[in-house]
Amino acid sequence: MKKYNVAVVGATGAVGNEMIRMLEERDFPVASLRLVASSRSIGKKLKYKGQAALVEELTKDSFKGVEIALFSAGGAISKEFAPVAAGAGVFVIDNSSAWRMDKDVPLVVPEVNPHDLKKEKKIIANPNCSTIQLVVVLKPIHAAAKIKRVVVSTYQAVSGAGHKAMVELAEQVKSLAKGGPAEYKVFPYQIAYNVIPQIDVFLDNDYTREEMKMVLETQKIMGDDSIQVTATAVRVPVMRGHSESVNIETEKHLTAVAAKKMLAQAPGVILIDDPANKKYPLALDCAGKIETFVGRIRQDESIKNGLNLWIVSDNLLKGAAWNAVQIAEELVKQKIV
Ligand code: NAP
Ligand code: 3JN
Repeated sequence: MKKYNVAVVGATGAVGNEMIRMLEERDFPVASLRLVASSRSIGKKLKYKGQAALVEELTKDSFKGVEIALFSAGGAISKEFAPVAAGAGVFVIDNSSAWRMDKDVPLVVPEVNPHDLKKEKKIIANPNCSTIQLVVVLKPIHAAAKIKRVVVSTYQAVSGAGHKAMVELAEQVKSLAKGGPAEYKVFPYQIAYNVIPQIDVFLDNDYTREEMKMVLETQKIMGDDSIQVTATAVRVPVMRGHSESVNIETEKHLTAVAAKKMLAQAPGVILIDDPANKKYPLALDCAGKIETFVGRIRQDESIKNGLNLWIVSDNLLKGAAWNAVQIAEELVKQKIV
């Protein structure tokens, strides 16, 4: 089997770390692995398959000999360096929002639109974490009953905001337990024992950027601009695992029983739905897993054709690192790389 020279840009970050772990766990055919971050990380060592690997500083020469580069160092870095890598023939799988809405860049969730990957499209965008877990569940419902409208409210873990955000929550909990203050820098308010209805910045329409990402990215991935989406994105004091409450209105009638049966078979989805025994997806249980979990599926009794459901997935895995490595696997499977 052919092996590939791979680079991880942003290797020292919350997502980058998981990318390395995913490449390892999936036994991706890696010939060589280049770990890249900022000048702050020069000389740092990370582990890959039990071996210490030195972190290098990102420069325009970082992509020599590389065939696949996984980027997770933020939008500004992606804007500058993804074209450099792509120009050198590298397939770039980019985790930032920098390229997602570019009409020439495929925005891919392998369970939904693997056919959007093409040999000539060297930059491939990984969607926002909240969008990924949503579309994995929407896809089979759309195929069966045509979705008209989706109303989604998210309950997003702090790890979505990076390594420093996880430290902030842990430090606040520790300090408050000792009667100390809850200091904050990453979030706009104390996150410990709180719920913050703001993720990313506010736009002119009073939605946040995170909310509008979900609207636009969902339509692009599903390949259907007629699907109406409205979102409220909320930060909760959970370390890992985004949860979503989702209301779906369809054109055709779909019973909750039929939806459960269908989702139990859907690729990448695990159904946990047994209310009598208090079984439903929980962030704590889904952390560390690559699948998308769905439960609490029930008829929306306020409209003719509607469903309510609850979706949970590990935001650092399916929401970021696993979806990126899964795209790399898909490039190999489709003989694109
Ligand atoms: P993080 O924990 O703060 O890590 C940031 C990473 O970027 C670190 O490796 C950092 O290296 C590197 N970096 C920063 N400035 C750099 C520079 N000038 N040159 C090279 N590397 C640089 O953040 P994260 O949570 O891993 O997220 C990273 C990015 O991934 C986000 O900004 C976002 O664009 C994307 N992301 C996407 C999703 C999604 O929904 N798909 C979710 C989370 C994040 P140093 O350690 O050397 O500073
Ligand atoms: O906050 C979350 O739960 C998800 C955050 C994602 C994120 C964080 C910083 C920058 C993104 C993203 O992927 O949309 C970005 C970005 O815009 O690249």
